Order: sequence, then C-alpha cells, then structure tokens
Amino acid sequence: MRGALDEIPEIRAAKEEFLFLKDFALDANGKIPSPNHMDVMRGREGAILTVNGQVNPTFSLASGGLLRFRIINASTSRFYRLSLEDHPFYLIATDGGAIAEPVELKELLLSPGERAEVLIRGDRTPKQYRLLNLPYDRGGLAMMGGMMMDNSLPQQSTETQVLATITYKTTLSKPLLLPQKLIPVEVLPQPIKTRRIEMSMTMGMQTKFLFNGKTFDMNRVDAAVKLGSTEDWEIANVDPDGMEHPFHLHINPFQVIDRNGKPDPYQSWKDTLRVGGKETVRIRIPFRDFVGKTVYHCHILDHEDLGMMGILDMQA
Ligand SMILES: [Cu+2]
Repeated sequence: MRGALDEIPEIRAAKEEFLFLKDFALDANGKIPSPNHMDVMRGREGAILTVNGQVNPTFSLASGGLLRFRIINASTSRFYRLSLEDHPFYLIATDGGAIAEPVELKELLLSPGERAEVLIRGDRTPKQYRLLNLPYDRGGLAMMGGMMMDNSLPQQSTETQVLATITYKTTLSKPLLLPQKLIPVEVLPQPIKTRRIEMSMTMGMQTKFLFNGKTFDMNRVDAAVKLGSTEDWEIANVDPDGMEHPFHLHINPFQVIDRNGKPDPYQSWKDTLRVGGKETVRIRIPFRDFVGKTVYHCHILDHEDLGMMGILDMQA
C-alpha cells in the first residue's frame, strides 16, 4: 500500500520489487489453447509460470539488506503457495493495506486476485535461493471425478516449481532491521445485520456456479446495504468436497472476523478471500464511501463467467 507504509524508515530502506504472478498454457504450436469443459469447470491453469512476464527471473538481495516483495496473484485460477528456500517471509500488508506488525510466515498462500507484501531479510549465507511454488490442492477433484468417463481429470498442481531466483550480490556495511510496528488495523463497529452467502455449483451439461442458489443477473440486486452501516457476511462454501473459491468484493475492503468460528491470528484489510471446502468465513464490511451498484464475485474467472457473481447496491 502506497502512503503510510512508505513513511516507515525500515520499509523505505528496503529494496522494492513487484511480482506479477501469471500462468499460461501453450499448445504444441505455441498458441494458447481453447479450454475444454473440464478446464473451465475447474478454472483454467497453465503449466508455464511467469513472474513479471519472465520464466524464473532473478532478484538481488544485499547481504544484511531487506527485500520488499509486492506480490499479486494475477492468474485466472491458479493458487500459489510460495516459499523461499531458507528464508521466512515477514508479512507487512494484505490486499487492503498494512497490518499492525510484521508476521513471520514459512509460506504464503495467494488465491487468484489476492495480493500481499512481504519483507525478506538478507541474513543467510550469500548464494542463490529459489522462490518456490509448492503443491496445493484446491479441492473439488473427487466431486468432478464422479462425472468423468475417460478419467481425464485436469492436472493438479502436484509438483514444486521454481518461480524466481534470489541471489545475494552486495553486502551492506550496516545491516537493516525489520520494523517493529506498522499501521494499526482499526477495530470495526458491531454489525447492524448479518447476511449469509452460500457458494455452490451444479454439474452436468450446463455447469453453473452459484451464490445462494442463483447465477448472476444484472437486473437483480442481491444485497442492498445502507451507506454508513457495517455488516457481517458469512461466506459459506457448502458443496461437499467442493472446490475452494476466492471471494472478491469491490469497493469495500473488509476484515475477517473468523473462519469456521475460529478468529484469524492477526487482523488485516482484505478484498479477496480464500474460502476453503466446507468452510464458513465471517467477514465484517464497513460501507463508507460510495453509493450505487457494484459486484462481488468468485475470482476464479471461469467461475465468475459461469454465474458466480452478485450485485451489491449501496444506498444513501
Ligand atoms: Cu470459484
């Protein structure tokens, strides 16, 4: 997040890099193939992973230095489970902005549309380290397998892949320190209303993805809210053995209150939220700045295209 985070001296001293994560499928002729029914149902993925349009680019880190990665998962459907060899990540910001203090993470999971900022300390033996994408099961295969006649299940992300290389180049005379405090995340007012949004799918010749049993209709308002109010929304992934879905709400950043009744370990601002199979995630949304209509949708873009989108109307 621009602004406040950049005013923290330790963050200004860090080397800033943007990581735009995108996967591609290519056929034997080097063209992007048309997705088949199963690709679309699952959400299309490609075997070629790029960072800023390059395969395995190199980023340099000074010994004693700090690297600030600003990461976006810009893929249509692929989830990334990021890990840097021998280095933890220090999370400093999520989709909606800074968190209160750095959180040490071994891995960083980003579903499509999610963003994060992390710091990496150059405090290991100077050599090359690989930024990896670890295997991740985003669910739903058992469910879809039941309808397949030729066993042509789509490719799962079962292999560890190299995304980029971090190399130690220079040495700082005075090591940089991690910031202790970032930006407080405000405590939101109590909600005036709780809504439940169920995510599900129907299979068959016409696969559809649904919010509360309905596909998108641009002439229907699904949630009418009052400007200035705060609501809790329970986002529930109700399919047995269902796929994970990234729930994305426009305009109004929110906070996660709990996941399956369990509070998150730290508070953050989000606009895109992974909802696992059979999970219910309760989010708290202040509607503050704008009146009018906008949308919420699954950020697996194939699912959005197959109906998983709703209209929010913010009324004065
Ligand atoms: Cu989805």
